[in-house]
Amino acid sequence: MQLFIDFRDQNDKHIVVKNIDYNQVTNGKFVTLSGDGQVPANANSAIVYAIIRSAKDGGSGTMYVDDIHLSYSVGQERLYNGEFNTYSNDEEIANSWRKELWNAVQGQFQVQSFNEWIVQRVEGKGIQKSGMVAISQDIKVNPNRTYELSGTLNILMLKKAKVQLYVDFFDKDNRHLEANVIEHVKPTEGQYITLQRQGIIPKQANRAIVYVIVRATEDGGEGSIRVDKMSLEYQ
Ligand SMILES: [Ca+2]
Repeated sequence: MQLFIDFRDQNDKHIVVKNIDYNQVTNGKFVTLSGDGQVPANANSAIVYAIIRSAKDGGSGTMYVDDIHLSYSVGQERLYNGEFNTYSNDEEIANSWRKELWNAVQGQFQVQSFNEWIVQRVEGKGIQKSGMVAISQDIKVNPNRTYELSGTLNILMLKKAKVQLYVDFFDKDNRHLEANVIEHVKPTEGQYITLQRQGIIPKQANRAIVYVIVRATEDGGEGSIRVDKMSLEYQ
């Protein structure tokens, strides 16, 4: 399959394409394909495709596609929709964020209005020790830069569990390099708190996954949180 962008000038003449290819089946899982580049100076429009492209005569394929976006890197904001204010289709998960369940019986996700804020609710039950119910997003990163990870949380309930803001860094070959974790172990009694920490992007890092996690500390963990204002910003 290909994600494919066809840039065109103001006369609708083709300028250049950029494509990202993937040629394996994903065995029931979703994969995120991402790439970055510069919009050509004379580009006026672009057509974005998700393509099943035949490699030989008689090719066939089936895929499910969700959440395609083309976003500009502007200023310091590196996470897309860190405010959780945009969502589509259902109200389960804000755009660009992904649901994650590892060793957990039940995860519930909902985008909610709360005190005039639109926030992401994450709730997990029956989580095995070290398992999690979480949301995540892939981002590109620039090596060696100092960054600050932060998020605003209303922790409603925790039982045998804690909350983590978590960043996993990977190199261009998808090898794991290191993680940066901020933890909070208690409910916030109806208040929002902001968790933040600085770090340095590892020197070989090319990509990161940012998570907001309800993590079980013992079998049978559960927790319920509201999340808003997630950001990873360069300092
Ligand atoms: Ca919000």
